[in-house]
Amino acid sequence: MYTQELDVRGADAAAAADPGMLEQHFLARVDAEQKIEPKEWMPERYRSMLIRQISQHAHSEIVGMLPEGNWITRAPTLRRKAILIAKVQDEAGHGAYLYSAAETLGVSRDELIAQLLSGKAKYSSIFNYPTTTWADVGAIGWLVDGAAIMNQIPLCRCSYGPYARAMVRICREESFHQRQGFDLMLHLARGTDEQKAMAQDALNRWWWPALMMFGPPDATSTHSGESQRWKIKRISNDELRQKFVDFTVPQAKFLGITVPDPLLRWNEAQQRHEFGPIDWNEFEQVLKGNGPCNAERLAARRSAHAEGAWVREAASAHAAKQRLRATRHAA
Ligand code: FAQ
Repeated sequence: MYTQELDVRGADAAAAADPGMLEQHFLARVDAEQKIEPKEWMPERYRSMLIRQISQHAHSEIVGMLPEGNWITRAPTLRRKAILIAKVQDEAGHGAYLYSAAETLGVSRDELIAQLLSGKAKYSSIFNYPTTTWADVGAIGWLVDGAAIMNQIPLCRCSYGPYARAMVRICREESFHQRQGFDLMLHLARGTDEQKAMAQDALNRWWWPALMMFGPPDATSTHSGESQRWKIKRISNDELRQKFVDFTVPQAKFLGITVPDPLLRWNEAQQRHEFGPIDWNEFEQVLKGNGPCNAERLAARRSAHAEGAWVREAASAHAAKQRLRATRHAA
């Protein structure tokens, strides 16, 4: 793997003279907020942590196209259809940047996709829920993209250069997605009684799964310790979840719909919302593959992969032809 080559330029040279100092030097660079780049030395645990997280993130973007994609043919107006097509296409782009970022760590895209299709790899729990009404498209943009941005803005400062840079562009696009979702919800909330009921029903179904997107509570999060030490994760799961609640509750009030949590209340002293317990059993079931749409999502990805085989073959044949031409031209 080319990433295992040791870059011994500059300060790295001194550390390379004493292999025991490599990790210390790496940590000092992380502490100094320097970006770690693909060819530079990194602990193997750091590399595997990044491959795990970036690939899960890439899979989430790709599987995440399915719930909203379900509504492209049934969007109520041409304008909404054009917006939705563009949004779903953006998610494909995000998946592509993220697979590329993972590849810089020495793993192939084929390997990662095989892990997704075999059911071995995780992707975000949220995409295992169904989109049963048009309002779900609004709720996904508002809540799911909203939660994704909340989680991903700190990742723009993550210590691994290619991931941090991919996140900058992704967050810009996702903030547009969030606004379109809120705009859709606003139109429904200001529409007929039936439309307002659809908006409320979508909030009822997406609220708790959106809170689960931030991952398990800090006390049971397996990777947070190392991830925070290495400045991959900059803000903890619980802190981000809290920020999301504090940010989103006023938006629900503005829409005139009710967050489905009887225990939700503003704590004036702590300047934050208190909220009810999350059903972590439901989260675990979804992660185990027993969510409402896990089987459907994987079946859709497997079938898309099989149907796209001819495109991959054609692209490889074209690339081989180009390479041959370039070699002949150079000779
Ligand atoms: N779903 O120790 P932690 C989007 C797993 S993109 C499934 O806390 P970590 C855009 C976790 O992987 C949404 N699994 O883990 C869009 C680990 O399992 P493992 C995706 C989850 O990594 C919008 C175990 O639990 N975003 O929405 C989940 O430190 C609309 C222990 O957890 C990202 O991936 C979950 N929700 O923190 C697209 C952001 N949570 O690997 C289309 C990048 C946890 O040991 C339409 N990722 N797990 O088997 C991250 O920031 C982190 O990976 C966390 C989890 C915060 C998600």
